[in-house]
Amino acid sequence: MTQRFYVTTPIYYVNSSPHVGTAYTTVVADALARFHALRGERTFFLTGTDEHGLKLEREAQRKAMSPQAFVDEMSERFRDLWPKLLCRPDDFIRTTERRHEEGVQRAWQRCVDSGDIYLGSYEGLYCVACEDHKTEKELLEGNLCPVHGRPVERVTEQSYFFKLSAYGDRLLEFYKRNPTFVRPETRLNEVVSFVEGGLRDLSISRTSFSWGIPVPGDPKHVMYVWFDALFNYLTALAGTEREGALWPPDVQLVGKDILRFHAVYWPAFLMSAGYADDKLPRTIWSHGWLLTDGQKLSKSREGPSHGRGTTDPVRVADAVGADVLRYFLLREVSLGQDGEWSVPSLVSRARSDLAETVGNLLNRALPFAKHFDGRVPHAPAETLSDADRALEALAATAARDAAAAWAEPAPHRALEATIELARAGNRYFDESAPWRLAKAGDLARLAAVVSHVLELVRVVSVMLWPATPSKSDAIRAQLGLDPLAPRVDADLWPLAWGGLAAHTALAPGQPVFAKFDAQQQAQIFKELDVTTEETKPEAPAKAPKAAKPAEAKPAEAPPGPLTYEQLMATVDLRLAKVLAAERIPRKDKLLKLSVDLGEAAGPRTIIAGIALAYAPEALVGKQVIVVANLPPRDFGGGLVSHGMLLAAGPSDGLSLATFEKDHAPGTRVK
Ligand code: ME8
Repeated sequence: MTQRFYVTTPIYYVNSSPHVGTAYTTVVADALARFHALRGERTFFLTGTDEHGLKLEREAQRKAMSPQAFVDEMSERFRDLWPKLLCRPDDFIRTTERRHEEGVQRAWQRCVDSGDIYLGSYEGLYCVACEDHKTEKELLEGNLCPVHGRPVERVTEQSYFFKLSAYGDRLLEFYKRNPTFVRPETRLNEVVSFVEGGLRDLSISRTSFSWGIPVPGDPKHVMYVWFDALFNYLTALAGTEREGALWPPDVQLVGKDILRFHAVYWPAFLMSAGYADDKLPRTIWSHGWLLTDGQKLSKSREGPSHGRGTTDPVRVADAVGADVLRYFLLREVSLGQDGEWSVPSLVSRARSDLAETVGNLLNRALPFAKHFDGRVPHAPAETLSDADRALEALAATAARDAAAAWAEPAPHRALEATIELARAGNRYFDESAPWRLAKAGDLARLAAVVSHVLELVRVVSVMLWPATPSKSDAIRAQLGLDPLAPRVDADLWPLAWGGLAAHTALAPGQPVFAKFDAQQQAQIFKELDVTTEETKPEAPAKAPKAAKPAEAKPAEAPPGPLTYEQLMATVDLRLAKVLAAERIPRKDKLLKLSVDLGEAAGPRTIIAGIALAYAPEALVGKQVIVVANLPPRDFGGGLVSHGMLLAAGPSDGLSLATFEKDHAPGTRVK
């Protein structure tokens, strides 16, 4: 039976233009859809815009426009952006479309029929930017919203309520039976504790403004924007063949800021509307944030990116190419973790992985085709060496690993495995020294080496395609291959060696990837507003030249001193304050710390092996230095560390690194 894969992004508020943070989720969704399409699955990728609510009504007023004219104009910006980033949604839903409004009204009626909607009166605090109610205890000092840092408003109004309180047990039961409903796992734990803490009924209509979907039978109420918005994932399919074929979604990508809506309200609404557990979404995937200087990059916090370059995805794509931007977002940020937005890091990544590893391998191999009439050489089995066979085996393993990582989904790991394979290809090239074979006239071995490198590049081009579709196709064009065109039920993933047939006419052309050398880097930094001192252009490691194989050298960056820019792009050290510390039963050496890095998401948990040197109470209030961009480390028994403290000395006489003066948590060490 044909496998199917339905993936969604949140529908974006259209109060301002998209930025690289918004682009992030859509790029991930597109890449996942492309991967599943390559495997022969029927894929469906949905995105769109969320156009109702007070925030948009006010923004339209501010612009002296009607809400409809305003959202029409803004929604267009989102719709137009995606092709520029090589994203190909199968549908783009707007909440102001008739199909959506009718679908949501039907869903509302079904919840009414289940007895879950009643009329009451609401009094409380509301953040207009979140379009969400807040409790006193969630707020920051000065009654500020913890997500947007803006004052909340006190509101009292008659409202319809959804009986969320009746769904606590059923939700907990559902999470227990479907432990991958929320991922990563740590996020599921947060959701479970939230629900275990008790659910209050949810106010789901408003009378204080009119820019929304009217409540059936009581049109002075408009629906709460989240009730309206969440159903988009269903209304986009409703009444078409797609509903039966594609429902429920396989992966719903959401930023961690909106996990609760998707992991608690959404399944509860669906349950109430009559959906059985096996018709609820399979996985809500909560990803981290792109940060600028430790802060969430967002529309309401727009501003300078601290010299690390513009956050406008169109400008970035124009300057470096959409493939490169996509590659950076997918490779640099581990899905589920936060990542820093930085044009200098993007340039270093593109240079080392794409130009100096993948592009270089192709450029080094192609010139040898002249010995074979410009075609892929034929290498009979008896001419193959152990090294050739080892390369084939390595490619098979890498293709399997990368496929598993994409399916996980863990794009960063899939791409790491892909680039690692291309690196192995460069090593194989160096060790096989084709230039010597050519000089010695050993055409049989030369054919084996060149055909192997070219086939390896083909394999890599497919493995990269979910991330860099147009560059993959450009590589394939030089290999004499057609662009990849996924078809349902045809698995194109390169699990088998030998897809590049002998005698295929090669078509060498311009290098597929820019070199991102010092001059290009300076130009990109200028175009993209990179201004920090730390980003002064550096001379990149000299790559081997394709045109002169005799001079070819290993393709990896030579060991040697790190530049300042490489250091800053690699290691993210932050000042942090210890908020709480405790011993861990049966772990004598470890302490569990709660540490403030100034992040909007709240403090991090860090497990540190410092219990022999520090009493927990001595640490509270202390300023420490944290390596902030390590992947989470699992110590077992539910202990996961989200960072590492810098320290020196023997374990019982250890001292923690700190600074003489106190600075704000999150300050970068430079
Ligand atoms: O919340 N890093 O819309 P929204 C990573 N309309 N992802 C980011 C990001 C960042 N800095 N900033 C935004 C809404 N995003 C609602 C959703 S769904 C039924 C309704 C991404 O415009 C991330 O996916 O505020 C986040 O969840 C989404 O944009 C929020 O977009």
